[in-house]
Amino acid sequence: MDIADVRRRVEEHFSLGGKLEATYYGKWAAGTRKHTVVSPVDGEPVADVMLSDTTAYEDAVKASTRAFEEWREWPAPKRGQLIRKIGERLREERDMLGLVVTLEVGKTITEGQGEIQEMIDISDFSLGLSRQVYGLTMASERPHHRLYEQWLPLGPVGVITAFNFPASVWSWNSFIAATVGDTVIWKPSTKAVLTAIMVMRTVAEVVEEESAPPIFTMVAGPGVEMGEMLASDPRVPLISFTGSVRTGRRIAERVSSRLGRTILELGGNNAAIVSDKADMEVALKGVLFGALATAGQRCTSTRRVIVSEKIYSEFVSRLVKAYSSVRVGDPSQEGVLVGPLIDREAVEKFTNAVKRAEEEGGKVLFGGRPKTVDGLRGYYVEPTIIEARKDMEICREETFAPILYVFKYRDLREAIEIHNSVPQGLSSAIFTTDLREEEEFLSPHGSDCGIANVNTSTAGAEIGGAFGGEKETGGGRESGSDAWKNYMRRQTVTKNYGHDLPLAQGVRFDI
Ligand code: UN1
Repeated sequence: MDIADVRRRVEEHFSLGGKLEATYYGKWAAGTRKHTVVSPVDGEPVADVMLSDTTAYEDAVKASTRAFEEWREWPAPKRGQLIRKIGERLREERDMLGLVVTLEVGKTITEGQGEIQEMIDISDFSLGLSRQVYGLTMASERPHHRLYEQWLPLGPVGVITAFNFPASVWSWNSFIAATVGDTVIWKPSTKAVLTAIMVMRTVAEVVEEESAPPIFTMVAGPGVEMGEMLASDPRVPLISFTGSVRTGRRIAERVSSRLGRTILELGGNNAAIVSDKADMEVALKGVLFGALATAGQRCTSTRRVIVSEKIYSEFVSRLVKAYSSVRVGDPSQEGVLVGPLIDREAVEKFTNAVKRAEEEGGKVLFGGRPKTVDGLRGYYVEPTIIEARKDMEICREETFAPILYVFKYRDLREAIEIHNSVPQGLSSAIFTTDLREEEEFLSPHGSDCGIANVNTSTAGAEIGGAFGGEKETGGGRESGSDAWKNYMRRQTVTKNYGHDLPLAQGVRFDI
């Protein structure tokens, strides 16, 4: 297969020649602003999309609010059944939707399909969850009293997603939110709007077939407009935002000024520690996947590797050798592991970061330049390894590109210090077969991240755990475990079934 085959198959299957609207609110609404989707694989146009305008936004929020009033009355297990049916439809469409991801954002075929698989996984999780929305019962201090909590739906939720996981991040927010009784307004990245439309079409078809209200709506506007509108809108009690720290901060300020809630999944600057007690094969594979998958454009990508001085030269020379055999190019071709960056601006950011690293004293050990791939006008760069020093400012930033900074450490204390010295706190890993080292990494003075892995990559989390991170990553948790609680309101209930009115804390109020 190559990108021309992918293009042909996607065009046929999804009729890209037709009118593509980026607004859905129970029906596809006419947008007013034309946007041409360009594939980063070959720089060629894919389709024209009509983006939403402010009228469409208003209609979407109204439709979502009305849908919420009906949807919250559905029993949760019945809501779970609807999500299960969506999961079944996604199973049928998995391969084709995966190809849209490949064409629009340049993921390899297996990564594109993996993304839709992640949606299927979270739909399975949601079905189970729909019968497990548990609340606690507490012992009351008063006689003839019952004290417990219940969890209730919150309202329409705004979900703002990034280009790099254009389908799965929406689903792990939205399927959970819908299962617990919320409706969802989706604001996808304009850089991945085609995937959003195709996902939305697939999902909305099932919602309509099952005669459910429009629980999922979508608005995709140019630039940041729709995101800011959602953030400022008091009708939307919760905003889940995935993206940069800078935009996340602005969204958070807007939402908190109206005392709304946020779930923030912002930047990562993830590191892997490679101990001299590591299984080196496993460590190499883990670092390669973490640094190079999705061309280094995951929030969870490995951006720093911190290597014991005892194995430093062996590990680094093996890493460089592995990099030299990695194929970069058309991501739909067999054997290619690294596709393009999302756009020209991303290539510029890559080039600037390499330049700054060199100015600050870093040494490029491999790559470092934009790359031309025969016959393709896409946005390719050379996967890059830079030997870094602890005090380099650029290593504190998240550059969405395959740049890996390498550090040397003397003892584990120093490794953890380097590890935790950045403002972000999403994912982390240690490669070691030593029990003490691994436990130290997981101890209170160990990794300061929301995700901490042992002998596996910083990237590629499963949906079953809570996903998110600390510090500038924003503190939000999504996906599995009990992240569902973030999409609900908790109500503490006290019931008196006695014939008197005893007061808490022994307070007396005798009339
Ligand atoms: C992201 O980059 O925003 O853990 C999400 C991973 C993927 C999700 C990444 N399952 O790498």
